[in-house]
Amino acid sequence: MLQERVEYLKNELNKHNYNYYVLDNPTISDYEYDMLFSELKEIENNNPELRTPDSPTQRVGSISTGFEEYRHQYRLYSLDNSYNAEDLRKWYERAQKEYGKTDLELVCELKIDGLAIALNYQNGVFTTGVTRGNGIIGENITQNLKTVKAIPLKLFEDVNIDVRGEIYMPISSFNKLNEESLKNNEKIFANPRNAAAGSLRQLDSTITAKRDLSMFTYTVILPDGNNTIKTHWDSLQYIKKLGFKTNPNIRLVKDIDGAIQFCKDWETKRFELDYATDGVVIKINDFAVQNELGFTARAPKWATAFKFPPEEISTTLESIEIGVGKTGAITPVANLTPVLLAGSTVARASLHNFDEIERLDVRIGDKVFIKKAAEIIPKVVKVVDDEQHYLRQKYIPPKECPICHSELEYREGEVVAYCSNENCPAVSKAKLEYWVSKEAMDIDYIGPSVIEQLYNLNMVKTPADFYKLSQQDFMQLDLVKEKSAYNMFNSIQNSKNRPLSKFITALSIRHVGKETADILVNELGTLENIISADVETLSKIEGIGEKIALSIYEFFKSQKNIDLLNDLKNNGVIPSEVSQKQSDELSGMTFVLTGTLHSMTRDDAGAKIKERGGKTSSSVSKKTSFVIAGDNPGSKLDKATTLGVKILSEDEFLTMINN
Ligand code: 3B8
Repeated sequence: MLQERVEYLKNELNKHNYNYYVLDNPTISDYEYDMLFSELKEIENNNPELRTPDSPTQRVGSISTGFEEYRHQYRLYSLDNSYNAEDLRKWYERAQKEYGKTDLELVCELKIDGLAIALNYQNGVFTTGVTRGNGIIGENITQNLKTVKAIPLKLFEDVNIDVRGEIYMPISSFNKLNEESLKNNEKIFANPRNAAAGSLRQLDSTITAKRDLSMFTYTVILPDGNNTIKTHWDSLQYIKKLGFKTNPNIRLVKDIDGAIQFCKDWETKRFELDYATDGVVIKINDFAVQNELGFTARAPKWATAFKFPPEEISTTLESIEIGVGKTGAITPVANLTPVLLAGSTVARASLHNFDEIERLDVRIGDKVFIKKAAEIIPKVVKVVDDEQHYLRQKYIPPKECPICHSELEYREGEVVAYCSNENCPAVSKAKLEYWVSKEAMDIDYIGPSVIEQLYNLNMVKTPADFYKLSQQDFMQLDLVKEKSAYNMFNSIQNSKNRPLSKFITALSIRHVGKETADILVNELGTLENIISADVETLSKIEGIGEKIALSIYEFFKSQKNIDLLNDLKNNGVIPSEVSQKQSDELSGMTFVLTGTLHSMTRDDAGAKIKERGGKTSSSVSKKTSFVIAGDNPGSKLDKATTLGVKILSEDEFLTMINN
């Protein structure tokens, strides 16, 4: 019978799939697999009623219009971090004390650097797969997850069960993907984690299907009534038996010393693996103890994530370049022989200031160690003091600005050197670059090289000069044709009536960034009021201290700045002062935003709140009405949970303002 043949084919294919992708041990050839697959596909095409959700043909993907939010039945908690043996011992001792027992077995697992997801199975069949999101609400990406071959569509037992795990892309597949993308002039991913995330967020899951994604499963929520499995270790054996892929590098240890040894062993051994790991997760094995210890607002007390120390690598310091910022601050930057560090090529690193260079005693030509500080810009952490080091000349900080040669000044209580020249071209250019930036006037098509040319050709010296340019003017620049000249001209014209807070931000007033500009506009309302406010008025405003107040006051008293403001106005730059408020829907409510939103930025969401008469704040307190939590929220979500502040997902927020 056809039905039986279909069952047979599905079982065979699912079994081979399991052998290949979970056990990494294929038992038939690709050709034989393809034959079985084609047969099944053909039968299903002719008899659609025989197609079931657990059929291997369902792994090829389809197109969707968006991902729906999905409330997790059980919250996905984060893990607290430990950075050294001492942290680990403290964590263990607390657990011992709290539980009142000294011998607590631990399970050590490599911490996979991927994306956490939750999977649900009904009667052994995969039903839904959801991203972590903010831990409470995630996105339903079932269609995309079905293309991941290490995720079983049907389990070996007909159970109702939830599991969690980490989706990752093998490093070798990541490299291949980027090589291909490079050839085709497509986007390159910075690391395997981003590549996995990008692949999972495809609306067209046939693209996801082409990406080599895999999954390690590490947690199971046992079906009700199960009381035979009493430890985490046994639960891992159980999910393995159901058909899930678990990480082979796990170990059951007697105590914290065993766990510390495991962490040490893997600190270097991890580089031999074909997937990225960023630490070790250590869990108390006994479920009874886990239940007793429970959770904090953010994380289980029965587990901790040991983070491997940041990768350091040595390279050569080729030169020290001096940057001049929009405030005149001088920042030395190290030019390095390019090296690969934590997944990306690094050719420059921060040296912060001249005190730091002195402290490190770093000399040009030295071998230096660099590491990524808080993930972003790498920094020089150490100099190799070999013999050569002492033969090299000590670095002598410049006495003058590298651009305008004015004397550098040091301000009281600061280690940073400043260019003292109000008219330094480097400072002016940095200010112009800031003027056009997203955070400020948000002018597209005008980048640093365009500004450099406009400045050198004496076409733009102050922000007001941008607004005096015609489309023809831009065509004098290198490589600028009619179309891009039009785009540049147009985007400058379009910025003339930006909201007042963006305008204030764009002025590069010392100590006044986006947040302070918002406060000023909220409190004082008009440009006129801000310009004429005295120090006393300014310093009375919450969030504006004396130092900032003085800086604002002095800015608007300077003749040069008064001229600039007039020049801007005469050229049609009139920031919009109409209060952003258009209704009172949200009046009296304060919102705090955290995490990544999908349909808008946090700024957009903030604007929507203000339009409706609500307020935003950067910190959570008892007065906060709502916390809007996107993906990977920070500690603000924990604080909201602790204080009992209501948490909204992105969709809930949109529903709230659209009704
Ligand atoms: C509890 C247990 C979070 C995690 C957990 O490889 C919890 O166990 C968690 F609240 O995030 N990235 C792992 C990994 C992550 C987690 C985990 N185990 N192996 C990982």
